[in-house]
Amino acid sequence: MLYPVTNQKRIAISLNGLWNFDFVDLDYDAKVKLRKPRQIGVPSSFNELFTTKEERDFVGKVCYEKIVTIPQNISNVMWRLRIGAAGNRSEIYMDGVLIGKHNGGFLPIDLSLPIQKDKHEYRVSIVLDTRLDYQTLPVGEMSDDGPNPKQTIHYDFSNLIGLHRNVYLYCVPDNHIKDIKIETKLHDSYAKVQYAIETNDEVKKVELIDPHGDVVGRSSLMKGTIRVENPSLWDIGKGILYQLKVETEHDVYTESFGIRKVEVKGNKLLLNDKAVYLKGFGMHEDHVTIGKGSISALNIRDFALLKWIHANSFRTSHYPYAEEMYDLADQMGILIINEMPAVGLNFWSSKQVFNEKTVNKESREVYKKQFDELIERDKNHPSVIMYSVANEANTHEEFALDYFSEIFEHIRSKTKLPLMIVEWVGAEENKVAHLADVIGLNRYIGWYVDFADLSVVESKLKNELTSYHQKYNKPIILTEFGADTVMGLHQLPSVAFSEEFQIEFIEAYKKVIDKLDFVIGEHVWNFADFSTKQGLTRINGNKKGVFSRDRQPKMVAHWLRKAWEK
Ligand code: BDP
Repeated sequence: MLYPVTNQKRIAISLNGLWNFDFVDLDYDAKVKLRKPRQIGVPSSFNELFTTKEERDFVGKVCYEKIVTIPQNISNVMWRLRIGAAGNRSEIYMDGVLIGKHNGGFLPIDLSLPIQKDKHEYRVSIVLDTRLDYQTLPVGEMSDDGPNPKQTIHYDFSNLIGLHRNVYLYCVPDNHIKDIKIETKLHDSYAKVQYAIETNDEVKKVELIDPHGDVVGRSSLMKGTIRVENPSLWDIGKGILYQLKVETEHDVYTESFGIRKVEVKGNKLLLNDKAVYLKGFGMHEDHVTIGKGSISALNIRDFALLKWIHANSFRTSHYPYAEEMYDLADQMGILIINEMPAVGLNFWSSKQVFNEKTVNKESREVYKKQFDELIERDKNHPSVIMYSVANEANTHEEFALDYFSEIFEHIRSKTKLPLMIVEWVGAEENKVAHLADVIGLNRYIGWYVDFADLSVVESKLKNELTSYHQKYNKPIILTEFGADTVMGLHQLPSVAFSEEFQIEFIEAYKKVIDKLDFVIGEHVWNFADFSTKQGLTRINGNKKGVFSRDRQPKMVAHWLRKAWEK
């Protein structure tokens, strides 16, 4: 899947901006246009824009509608619609005719449009279904015992819905390049760049362009290997990118990539044969007013803060992020652990998650399809160094192993990158962790257990980490640790929720992990405060951010900056 671009053979027209919008019935089929629509901004979540609770908390379907004009006098092309993400399930209509359906809110939809001769204006309707169930990712539960559908979610971020990412109308030549897959292999003084082009056209020229813009390799085959002598390697803080320029008879496309090698060996994560230690965060796509909308200026701010604080990595907790985040990470040399939207696989009760009636075979097929879409989208990003298969699933359940064995097998058939699973259950009862290359642990000692007591962190955390290591003998990343902190709340001596306590909390954890050489990374929870469903422990959202929701530093940010500078 190639990102829409404008070049000498292709045109990409942004459809971002104002759209018509309304809340619609569950059987809405877009045959007639919206009667009294209001305007909405794309990209954004609808939940944060309006003023009533009913609008914010709406469960059901919403419709985005826009009149789209196809430019005239461009012949022998195919027009397509590219929606960066549309959750949780979506239906796409053109003049009321269904042209596509999708399950999943965090990966792109790319459709060819049935354009008629001499007709230039079309009404595009994108109907989004906010509901989550056992056959979606994230997993949620629906109950329909009242007059309105009721949604239960068991995970900790708001179910924000909308056209969150860029929407494009674009065209490609009828005979065009469909995909380019690039893999690099590192040898002593050279690298092998293997590529495969998917096309219904004839390949004329393939050029490998180095970071200075010089052509350093050529071919004219659909599939091949190009050797690069003394390559400049993509690395932490060094977003060194090469390009593969492909020309076919009718089309041209340039894809960026980096030359780097990722491997897990013993208890180490190796990048270009050197051990790396991950410093950074679990993040969220979450901003004031635009919710889960992805906007360049705000993305740039996040990367500026990552750089300022000396982070070298982040996990896309708990779902794949907008493509631009990966482009920026490629350019800045930031490592990404790319997480599947497999969250909510835990009901925090005795009710079984992995079961024929709940998360079952059908759910597993949904997972596999979404992984295929993820790898198709992200395969050429050098910043992606690992995939995270799930967050805090009930991996101690009887049928969890069955579910995850097939998932791991499927993922391994599509990528050679290391796989991680993020765990909350203890080492002893875990039935799945042996399948992963790296184990992620989320721990909240001194917060959800032993609240406000940091004296127990040292022994308990050490114990938990060591027991996982002893049982599985795999490298461990502390993927989550943190304390809710109200910005501006200061107290001496510290109390929970104060900025002083947040520093003491992080410091206590760091003291333990700094001494354990099988711990290969620390990701503080969370990069920034974020929106969650309402709850007794949530004062307008989760406040474990090192930065506030509007991206200003709490005191701990300055502390971490010093600690991570080393
Ligand atoms: C962990 C979850 C994360 C939550 C965090 C918390 O993985 O999504 O936001 O706890 O409670 O269990 O802050």
